[in-house]
Amino acid sequence: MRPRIRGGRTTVLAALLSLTLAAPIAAAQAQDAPPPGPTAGAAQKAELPHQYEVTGPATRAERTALLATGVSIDEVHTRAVVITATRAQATTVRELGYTLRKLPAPPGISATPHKPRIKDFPAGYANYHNYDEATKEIDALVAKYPEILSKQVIGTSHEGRNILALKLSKNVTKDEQEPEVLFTAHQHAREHLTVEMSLYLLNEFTSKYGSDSHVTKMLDSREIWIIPDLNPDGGEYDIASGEFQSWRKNRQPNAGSSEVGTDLNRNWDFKWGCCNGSSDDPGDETYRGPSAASAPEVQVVTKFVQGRKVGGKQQIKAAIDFHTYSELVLWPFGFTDDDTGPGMTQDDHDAFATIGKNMAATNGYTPEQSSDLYITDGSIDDWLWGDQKIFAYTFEMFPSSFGSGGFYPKDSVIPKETSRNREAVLQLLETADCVYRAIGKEEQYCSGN
Ligand code: LU0
Ligand code: CA
Ligand code: ZN
Repeated sequence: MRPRIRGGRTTVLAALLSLTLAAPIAAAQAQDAPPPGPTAGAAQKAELPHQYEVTGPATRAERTALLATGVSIDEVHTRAVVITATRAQATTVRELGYTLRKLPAPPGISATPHKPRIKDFPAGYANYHNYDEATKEIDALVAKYPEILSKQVIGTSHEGRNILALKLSKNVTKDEQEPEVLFTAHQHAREHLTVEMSLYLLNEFTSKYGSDSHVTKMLDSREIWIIPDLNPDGGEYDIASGEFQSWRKNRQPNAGSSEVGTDLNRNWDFKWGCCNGSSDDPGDETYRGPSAASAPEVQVVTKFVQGRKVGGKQQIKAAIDFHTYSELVLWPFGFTDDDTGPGMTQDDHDAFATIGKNMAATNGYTPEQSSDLYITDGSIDDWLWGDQKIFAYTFEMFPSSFGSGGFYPKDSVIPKETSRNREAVLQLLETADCVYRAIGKEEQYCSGN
């Protein structure tokens, strides 16, 4: 009995989606033909993937089957989804009998062959941080708050960018016996709002320490880890031309293929590639990579998390991985439709669901099990829980739909949509010393702590 649908407001939203998008879609449909060939002397631009509204898929099984065409599903409604697809993939989806409407391209300035790459966000997005800007802001915070914030380079991306882990805690240089909580962001390149979420948390926890009692209590009694950018190469690629690329994967080349990139959130080493929840085709949006944890970015974070085992005991108790969009709080498993089973007891599930629902009550997101959307295998949450027994959630942030900005909401939303998750984050930190307290079973599970 799980009628929940990504985006939450099912039929109404689906109807609204059609209404709000009807006019632009009609205009956009005419553009669904291949672009004209290159003019003499000009380099041909590579085809960008595009978002389409697909009317028809109504069940989890139909949505999972749709993924076999190589698309990603970005939004789920009762009888429709929004996908990202190449023209060829869109044709395959049409051949399945579904109706497609091409959605307007994301904003940005048009790249021309002779224009220098601007390597930054376009107008209307200037308050988003590119990789260098984020690094500078982080370094400034570390310099200003050395007592409570420390930075480690935990490895590098395929293109050699530093992947950072920031630790926030009182006595930050000491590894104290305190529950640890991990926040990660930006597995998917185009989901830039998630980097802003990390920066918000870093600013909030440092600047409010000593003045805000809840923040102070959490830094005094927890060790908070923030990995603000898991996919810096993909993120930089997405903005490099001045025109958003709708890029999802990392930027690792694939042997024997001209297609670039692995979907990091299908590359984690738990039930990797098990269950039709990812693709073995390097050209697909959900390409899982040639082997589990083949992506350097996944290796770096895997090693970091494994390194938080002290005396054989994982110190990280809970986690949130930030994504966009759809306004959802998701919990494992993604690889199976079953609520419980091997690796997930009824109590585990109940604690996941109770904490997830409590967090969702603070930010207005829709709480549900990940596989209610569609099957995913090799996701970070399945690995964090299945392999490390960390209570791991995915937050799909603002907006709820394509019509409100999709992957590219304007920078004016950053303050509201990052601070919107403040209470949920504090709740998870609060509960991290004994997650089973949420279901009244503290004594059974946590008395030996
Ligand atoms: O990886 C994904 O497909 C996620 C959803 C899963 C965590 C269930 N959606 S996203 O790619 O649109 N962020
Ligand atoms: Ca510790
Ligand atoms: Zn994502």
